[in-house]
Amino acid sequence: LVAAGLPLHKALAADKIVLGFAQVGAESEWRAANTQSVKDSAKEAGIELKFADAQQKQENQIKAIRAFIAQKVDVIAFSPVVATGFGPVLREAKAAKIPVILSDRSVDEKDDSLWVSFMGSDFTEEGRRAGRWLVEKMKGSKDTVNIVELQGTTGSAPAIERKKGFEEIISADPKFKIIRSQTGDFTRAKGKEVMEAFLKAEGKKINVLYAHNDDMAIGAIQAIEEAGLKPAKDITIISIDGVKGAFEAMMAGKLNVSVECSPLLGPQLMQAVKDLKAGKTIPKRIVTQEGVFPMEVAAKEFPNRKY
Ligand code: GYE
Repeated sequence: LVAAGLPLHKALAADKIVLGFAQVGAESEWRAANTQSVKDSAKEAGIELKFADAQQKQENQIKAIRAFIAQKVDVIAFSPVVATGFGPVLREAKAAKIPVILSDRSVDEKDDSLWVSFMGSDFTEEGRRAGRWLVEKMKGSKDTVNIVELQGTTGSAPAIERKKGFEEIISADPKFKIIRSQTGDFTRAKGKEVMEAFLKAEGKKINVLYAHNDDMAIGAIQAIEEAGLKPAKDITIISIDGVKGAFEAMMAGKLNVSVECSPLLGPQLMQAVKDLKAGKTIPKRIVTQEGVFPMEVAAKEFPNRKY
């Protein structure tokens, strides 16, 4: 470009890739780690990041995406707060020829030409892993297992799929019964509030809590203790994410197991953005590899945790 007669500052500016990222919000420890990962790796990759926080509201997210289109960013990435209702804005991005990457969460849209790639976890499989852990834990007993469920944000892909995967596994044995199921919106405060209501309604009948994320489980643990019960003993607690707070709860003997869901999507996102700019095709689906951590291994694993 310099050789072509452009002044140096123009040439550099022209080279810088601009990524617009519309984040869900700051609802959980997972989300904070995801935001950090995106910001750090954009910096590292020399990509200019335009970051918008939608505060868990779809309308804010749609507004942010429209602003990115108006600013003619090179690539748009976002983590859809809910699965439906993004069709129109995705079509606007496509019409403007701006590639869209779905990061972390998917959308429920038939036309998969509306995004170039979806990178993130297999939430149904996470739900199955939670279910398999419970089946194994309860395998010696024929007694009824009364489960209460704290769902993630209503209509979000992880809430829908984590419920589905878990039910798929436990439905094989009629002793497992979900007696209450309600959203805690992926936050500690809501997790605590809804667990209080569950305890009021069902009391000692509750054998198991299945929480769609660690933050809600951590909030619920407080509610359980305040009700005079012992978390992880009187009530078996299963959650998802594997954040530091969950490992601390496991090491304190208050959480039985956390199914891993990695928020560290930044590096692969930046690689994908660079590849797109270089004209390469990128995989339509990139699935995060992850494991399951029961409390027995928490202390040993803790030093290795990166979020
Ligand atoms: O599990 C939860 C967060 O979409 C996988 O969103 C993510 C979920 C995560 O708020 O903690």
